[in-house]
Amino acid sequence: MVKGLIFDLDGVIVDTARYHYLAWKKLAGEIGISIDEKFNQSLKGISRTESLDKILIHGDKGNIYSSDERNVLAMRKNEYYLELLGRVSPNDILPGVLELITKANEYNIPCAIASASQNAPEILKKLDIINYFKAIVDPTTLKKGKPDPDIFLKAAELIHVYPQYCIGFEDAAAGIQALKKANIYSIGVIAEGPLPEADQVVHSLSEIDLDLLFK
Ligand code: B16
Ligand code: MG
Repeated sequence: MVKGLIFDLDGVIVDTARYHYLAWKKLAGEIGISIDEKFNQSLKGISRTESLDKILIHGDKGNIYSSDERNVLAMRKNEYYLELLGRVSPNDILPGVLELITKANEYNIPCAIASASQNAPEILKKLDIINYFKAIVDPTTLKKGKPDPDIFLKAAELIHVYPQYCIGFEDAAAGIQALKKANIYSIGVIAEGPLPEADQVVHSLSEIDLDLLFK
């Protein structure tokens, strides 16, 4: 029986991957690195600093920048990203999300956000759905990001539900692995590549049978 729902953000609730891509592309271009949409797929679900590291390695510049310089680059990318986020509105909520969180709230099933994004609270405010969530994990408080299970275990702890009674929704392979390690039933939301490790897969949350889920 389900007692708690834990959601990834980007790719599950809203598709901000395009904005991450445009912001990284601009930053990378400024330091002489070219990235394409295919490469951007490998940045899904991983943190800002890990994404920057991958981009630098991809451009053969893995050893050029000090840690302070990397921080400046990551902050600059975030400024570009925040500019693009100005366009986000409730119209961008992905299909099925509002129905699912509304029903969960009706049934007093707590919902949490387990996203690698430090911008999650800001994005949820822009989507006008922040009040549906009892907890938002702050990814900066964790030692390790996905595929380690910490972020999902923390989310379960914050909503006071044992992991085995939670369901997690994720679009990235690293997130599905994290859910498995956390002993949380995983529903993979497929946009591009398959998610063979997920317990169940859907193409959008609108495919979820709410009566079955909350019975
Ligand atoms: P920020 P998720 C992730 O969101 C994105 O998929 C990933 O591309 C991004 O690098 C990460 O958030 C960090 O985002 O720069 O806003 O802190 O899928 O974990 O919701
Ligand atoms: Mg995601």
